[in-house]
Amino acid sequence: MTEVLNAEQIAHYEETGYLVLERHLPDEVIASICAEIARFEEEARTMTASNDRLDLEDSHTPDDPRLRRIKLPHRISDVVRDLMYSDHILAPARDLIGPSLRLHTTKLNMKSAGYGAAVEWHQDYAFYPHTNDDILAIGVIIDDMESENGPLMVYPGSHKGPVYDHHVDGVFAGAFLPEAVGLNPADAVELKGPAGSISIHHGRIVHGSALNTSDRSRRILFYEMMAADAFPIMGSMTKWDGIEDYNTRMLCGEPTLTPRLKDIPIRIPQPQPDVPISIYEIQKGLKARTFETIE
Ligand SMILES: O=C(O)CCC(=O)C(=O)O
Repeated sequence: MTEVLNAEQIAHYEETGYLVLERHLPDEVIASICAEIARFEEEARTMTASNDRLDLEDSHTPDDPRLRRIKLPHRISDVVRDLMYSDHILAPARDLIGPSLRLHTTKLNMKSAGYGAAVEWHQDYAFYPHTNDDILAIGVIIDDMESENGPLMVYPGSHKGPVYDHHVDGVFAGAFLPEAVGLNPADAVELKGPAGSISIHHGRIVHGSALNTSDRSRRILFYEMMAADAFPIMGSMTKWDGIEDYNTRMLCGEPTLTPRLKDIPIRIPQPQPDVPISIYEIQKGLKARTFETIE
């Protein structure tokens, strides 16, 4: 018995590793998130460097503020926190990966009009291998998402394939070139939809997104979570401050001390580069990129 997803949607997710639910959230929720973003944009005006709340584009200056990411927004915004615990987010996740869910992280990627940074192709699971792969990210689409404003793109079915080598010169660089591993760029699918839609992508699916060169912003709020019985493998980039802290991250259901093991490929994202823990900084270690960058 499922809560919100029908059998066809579940089969689509299992087959392709992604799902888009159009117009899933009420307009008021999106309006409240936009009001929160405006608050953080004001804060960015007072900053010259990224901090533990806000991640700034390399081209940011206080006069021309450029916010790239709001980090862990559920900790600094009640709106984001309340949505995280709501059935809007948790019901579809429960339908896909079971009743007991633990938060991995949250982030709000801004991808502003004209310069919003690209994210090179990667698998989330390459950053945080776990004992099983009942791991997914729900993306709240805040602005209408079309081809021109840098939608999230995925390789359907890649969640059933290898965990690709995300290292450069022996150091974890958080991305790879799809064509170098035999993926055909023509197979990539854009996850588009009007504001208020949500995307769901599997932790092992290959995904990325291009620079936003349009005149519209493209903001997505990601909630990343996993089944409570998926435990991080040593070397995973999962934050681990002991079991008590780990259990405070339960979103619903019951924690467990019995990890479930699945026979799946694993690579350890170590050693780490000596940069702040941010996908944008880690991917600077790449020697070749798929997407354009902007200075
Ligand atoms: O914002 C995007 O388009 C991609 C984000 C992503 O994959 C990530 O932050 O890990």
